Amino acid sequence: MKTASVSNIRINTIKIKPFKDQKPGTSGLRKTVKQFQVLDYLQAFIQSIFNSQAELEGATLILGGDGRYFNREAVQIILRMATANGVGKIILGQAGILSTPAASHLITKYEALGGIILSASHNAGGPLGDFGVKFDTANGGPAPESLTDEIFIISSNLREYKIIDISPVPMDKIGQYKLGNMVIEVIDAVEDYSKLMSEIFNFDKISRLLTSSDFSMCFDAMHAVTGPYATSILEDQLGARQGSVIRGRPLPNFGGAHPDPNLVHAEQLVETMYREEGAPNFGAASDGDGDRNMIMGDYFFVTPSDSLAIMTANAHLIPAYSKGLKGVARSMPTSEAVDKVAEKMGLNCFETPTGWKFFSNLLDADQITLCGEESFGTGSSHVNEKDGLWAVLFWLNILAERQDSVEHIVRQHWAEYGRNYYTRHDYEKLPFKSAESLFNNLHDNINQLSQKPFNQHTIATADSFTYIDPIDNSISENQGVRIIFDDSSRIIFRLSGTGTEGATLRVYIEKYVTDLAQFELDTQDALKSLIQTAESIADIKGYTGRTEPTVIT
Ligand code: G16
Repeated sequence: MKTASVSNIRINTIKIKPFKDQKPGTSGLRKTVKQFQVLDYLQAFIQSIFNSQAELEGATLILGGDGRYFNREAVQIILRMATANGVGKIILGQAGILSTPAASHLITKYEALGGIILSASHNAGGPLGDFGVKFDTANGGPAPESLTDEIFIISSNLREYKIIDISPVPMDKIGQYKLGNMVIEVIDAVEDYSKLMSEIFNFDKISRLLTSSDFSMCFDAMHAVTGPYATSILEDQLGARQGSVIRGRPLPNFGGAHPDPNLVHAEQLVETMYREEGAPNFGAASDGDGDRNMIMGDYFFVTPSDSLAIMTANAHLIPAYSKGLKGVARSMPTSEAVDKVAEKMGLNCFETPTGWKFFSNLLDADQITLCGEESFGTGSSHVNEKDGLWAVLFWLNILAERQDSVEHIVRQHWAEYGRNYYTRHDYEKLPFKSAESLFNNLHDNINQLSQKPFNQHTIATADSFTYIDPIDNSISENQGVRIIFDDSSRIIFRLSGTGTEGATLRVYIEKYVTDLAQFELDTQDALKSLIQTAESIADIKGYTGRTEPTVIT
């Protein structure tokens, strides 16, 4: 260990052996808490981020996380390393808490070099759960692949990191502190974000809806980061009844549950919304770091793909988007529901690989205003990350304007644009070898699949999705195997880039219908023969031994 000093604070240079496994996935580096607690592991990744930034000296960074187990310890380490590495200022969410969209907003608002967000999103927390680190760049968006690749190369060769040995560093009380030459500004995590929301939406109209006697809502914060944001905005500012926000207190282990807003994990919300009598008119949930959303009506679930399409079709009702949209985008596995709306509205609709980072260039170049993914993420040009609470407010604003129910709005949408039945089947914790063999087989057979009949379906095209970014022409290959049938139904296979245990195979299945008589089917029934086709094309049972998925959404 070498030492130096700055303003009488000693800087230690700690020698380490390089870690070879710090490759960021779909959204930052996600590992188990236990892995992050390995001596020098977190420090090595943070130093790699710092080393990738030529302009770090004297720069401002935003820092915060979703409050999960190890969040506070990680904040302490990062503050001590930032000082040692010459960072000029850190703007820190009080108690180390910031939602992902709020952090993204702060980066651009305060013209920071970037931000470090501590979260493993919807993955479980606690000592036996997951932890994660994401780096957002100056545009408030996730680091692009070129940068995450560079960070990975740096980390694979990193032999030392710098840190000061003062602790604890202030993080709980709002105010400015000096640590060596670095300023730490601890700010209210909610204030700036809530001001931004009030500039986008019609708060007066939403407030009238939320305070009317015949309207009630339930927002499930899943004991994760959106609790304080939702309580402040929905209850305190907009007047939703007290108790409308459930599981609102962020807990380090999310109360022992998965902070994943879907029909499986938002159990309490789903029970409330599917009550035979007296269910609220509107239900919603957000995830660990506040960037995902699930939307429900009384006895009704809105698929994320439909939600994006409906938001697009109704964007003119929202003050910030009333002058029109530049264009829209969806990730490739997301259903084509939004394409139908874009076509009718004369908008460009871009198809990107999975991962929010792929929307960034389009947003920066003003090519799109709204974008979204099947994985419960929707966002707009207001920040460069997906935004859970923003989507909830968007829906509330639509409801306030249309004075209609969620279910009726969705049904009217289907009647006008047709219905895209959609499901995702996940096979989790597969041995890497089985998943690899399954994909090798799919790739080997791809060329022979075209024009082949399966059950009642004929394959029109089959390929491995390659994305050429229309803005910088960067190429991303192998973004999923895509099988498109002659009736435009689709089956997509890809491996998740966010899991921490084994491989997760995701199978996305979609069918488009326009016949009103076919709108009332159960989704799994409507897609039954395509599901069987998917299982047989990939020989899922043969390669994995699994006869059914672990999770269906
Ligand atoms: C992240 C990404 C999303 C992606 C999702 C699922 O979301 O930001 O773009 O759709 O993971 O990715 P995968 O299918 O590779 O697991 P989050 O909310 O987990 O940060």
